[in-house]
Amino acid sequence: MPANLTPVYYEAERKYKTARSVPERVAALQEMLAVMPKHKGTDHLQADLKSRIAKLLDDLDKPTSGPKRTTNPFNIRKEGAGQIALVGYANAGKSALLANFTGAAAKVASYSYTTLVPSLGMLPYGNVQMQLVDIPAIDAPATQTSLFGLLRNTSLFALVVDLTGDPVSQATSLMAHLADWGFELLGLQHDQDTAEEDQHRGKPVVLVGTKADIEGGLDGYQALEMAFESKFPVVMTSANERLGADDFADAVYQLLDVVRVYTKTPGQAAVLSNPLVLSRGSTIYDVAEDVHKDLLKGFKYALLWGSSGKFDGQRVGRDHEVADGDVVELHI
Ligand SMILES: Nc1nc2c(ncn2[C@@H]2O[C@H](COP(=O)(O)OP(=O)(O)OP(=O)(O)O)[C@@H](O)[C@H]2O)c(=O)[nH]1
Ligand SMILES: [Mg+2]
Repeated sequence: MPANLTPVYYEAERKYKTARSVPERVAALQEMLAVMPKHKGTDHLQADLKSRIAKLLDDLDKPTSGPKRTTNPFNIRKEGAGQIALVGYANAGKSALLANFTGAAAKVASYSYTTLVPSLGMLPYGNVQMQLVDIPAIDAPATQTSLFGLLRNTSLFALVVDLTGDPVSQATSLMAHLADWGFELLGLQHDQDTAEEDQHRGKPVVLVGTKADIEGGLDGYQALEMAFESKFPVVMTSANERLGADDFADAVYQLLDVVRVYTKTPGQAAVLSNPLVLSRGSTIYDVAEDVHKDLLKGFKYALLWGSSGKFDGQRVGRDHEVADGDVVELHI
């Protein structure tokens, strides 16, 4: 049976052939797969495209090889309520922001491409923490492929732009760059299904303007807000004057779309300082799994206090969906 490939497919294939980086290659292959006609005659081609994508992605997640077998610094385990990558061009102020918001050590300098490997910090928000990751500039030539791997696995993009250097153009080209890499930037009113469909590609976005303390920064912020506020949260910050950390944390936490659940032991009060953080829509089953995988085997029922229950101490099964602030007592 002939494949009957369409012009749209050939256009995607042309993009693949001219792609200069791994992320662009992956994005083009994914597009070829998405637009190709799917029938018996294309089974072989579909399988071939899938295996080429898998091969490229597989290489990304491998630890860097070398005599010392060091682990890949771009492979970062998520901690806290979510992982937020500070995405931007050189000198935007990403490292200064990480250092100022979290106290983590990060090299800040006025020359381009200062940051060569990611550094991490934890940003407190109420009784949870969020993981901030400062990364090399998105156009730094040496790290494109590793960075793509990191961005695929992160929870959220904070697009960092310098308010004193035409922030609207910076944000627009950043967005175009990320779209070229196959990412779908999810705005304030995004369809929940898109978000869940492929968490490697669909990413919630917050726009962060930096250097508000410099003259012209305020005008830059107003322009940025005007251009993007209907689509994404826009936050004004200054690392030098410690401005915007709370607004940033607020915006990010809302976008992470998580719930906090507290567990308790029978006869004891719940520990309210240390919640489990789960994505919205999680069930008692997910709570048990998060506490310990072994709990799933002997699970009998749970007692529940909180807004997802009908009354305090309600007995619920594993499929019960939990809400923010719920207290759960697991019975095994
Ligand atoms: N006045 C002022 N200067 C800032 C602020 N944030 C960063 N800078 C300056 O801007 C320059 C670049 O800051 P970095 O934090 O190194 O920028 P970066 O985005 O990490 O840059 P790369 O690592 O090269 O990608 C440095 O000279 C900083 O001192 C700020 O809020 N106010
Ligand atoms: Mg930096």
